[in-house]
Amino acid sequence: MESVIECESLPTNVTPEFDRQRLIYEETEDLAQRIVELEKLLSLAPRHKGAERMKGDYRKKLATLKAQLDKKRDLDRARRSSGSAEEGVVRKEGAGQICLIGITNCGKSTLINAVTNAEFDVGNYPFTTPIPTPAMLILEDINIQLVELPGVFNGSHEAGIGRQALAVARNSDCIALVVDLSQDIEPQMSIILKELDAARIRLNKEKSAIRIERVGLGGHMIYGIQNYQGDIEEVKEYLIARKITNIIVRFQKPSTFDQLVDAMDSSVAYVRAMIIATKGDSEGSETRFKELEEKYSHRFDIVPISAENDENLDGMSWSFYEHLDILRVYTKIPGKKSEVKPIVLPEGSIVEDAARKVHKELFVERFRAAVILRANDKIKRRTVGLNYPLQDGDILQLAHR
Ligand SMILES: Nc1nc2c(ncn2[C@@H]2O[C@H](COP(=O)(O)OP(=O)(O)O)[C@@H](O)[C@H]2O)c(=O)[nH]1
Ligand SMILES: [Mg+2]
Repeated sequence: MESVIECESLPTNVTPEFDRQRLIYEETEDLAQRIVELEKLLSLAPRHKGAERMKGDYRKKLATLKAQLDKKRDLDRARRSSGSAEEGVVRKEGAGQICLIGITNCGKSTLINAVTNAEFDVGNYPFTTPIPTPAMLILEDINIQLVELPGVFNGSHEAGIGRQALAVARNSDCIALVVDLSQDIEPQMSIILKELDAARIRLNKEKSAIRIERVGLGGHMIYGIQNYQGDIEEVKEYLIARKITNIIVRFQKPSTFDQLVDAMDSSVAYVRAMIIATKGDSEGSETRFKELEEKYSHRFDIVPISAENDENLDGMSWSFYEHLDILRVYTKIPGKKSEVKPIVLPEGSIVEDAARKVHKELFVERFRAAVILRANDKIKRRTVGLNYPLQDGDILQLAHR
């Protein structure tokens, strides 16, 4: 269609060079390259008056192409940032990442500003913070990354920014559900939980309750059925309905049908979670806090705060730390003071994990002994092996050959 218009205004007396270039231009599909070719074409256009109309058409075309390119670049940029967020990338920094999710205006930015040196916009209007935004909480000697997600709303998992936010949440180390105590809690909790659930994010559920292994033959091999709240026929029926003929299902811990469905679904994410109850200074907040505890304390730790009155912000920060399930170890060279900056490891780590982090592989082969110093313990100094479990605050001396 475009070439028809261009041909219409095409004068006959053009150079062969121009004609060749016109063909090149018309056949170029890549937008950026097309612009280059069109510019070349214009430079080859005849200078006489009869070519003015044609050149005018090409210039208009050039402007349109440039506008298209700009738009495309903007889109690409937006897609790249949301695309990376879709893979859950607000790049993690510090010892762990906590995502704050709640309805708009529930106080997320205010609380982040209160415990970090961030200066997020605080607004009494909706969606003040439109994209996942990180800030660093410095807690004693470690950093915890807090990420404010844009406000959730009914159906946000289907919208662009909501999907992006939930993608960040699913990759996070812990999700803090932020509930505003100055308004009814149930509508808030129901939106938050519904949206997370729709994004296949399960909170405080153990991934390891059911182990699934797809196998080539052997039929339905179901173990630990005593841990299942239901009978084996139900499980088999479900597997048949899903047309799965060969599989090993191990119920390792007490589990329900819903957990079975999740376990079969590799897109389900299991994330630690807690509740931060904000605006504890507002009227009626005490009653609402009680309601929140009655309904949700069996599933979540609930931390009440008032950012306005600076109440329990320390408690909240330490609660963040506890929900990261990490421990800090300080290495020490005999005769010197221990390192100020800890090594941060997942809870349950052993001496070997720390050693690998300090010395990479070589050390483990040459390991001789480790000494752990625990100032507040009955045994203040103990010589241990590579398999010894570490505790938060341990001072560790490593000796090697
Ligand atoms: N009374 C009271 N108001 C608060 C508190 N924290 C935040 N607010 C107010 O709640 C509104 C929304 O806060 P903002 O942090 O922007 O919420 P966000 O949308 O969740 O980030 C603002 O008007 C804040 O001043 C608090 O602890 N107490
Ligand atoms: Mg905000």
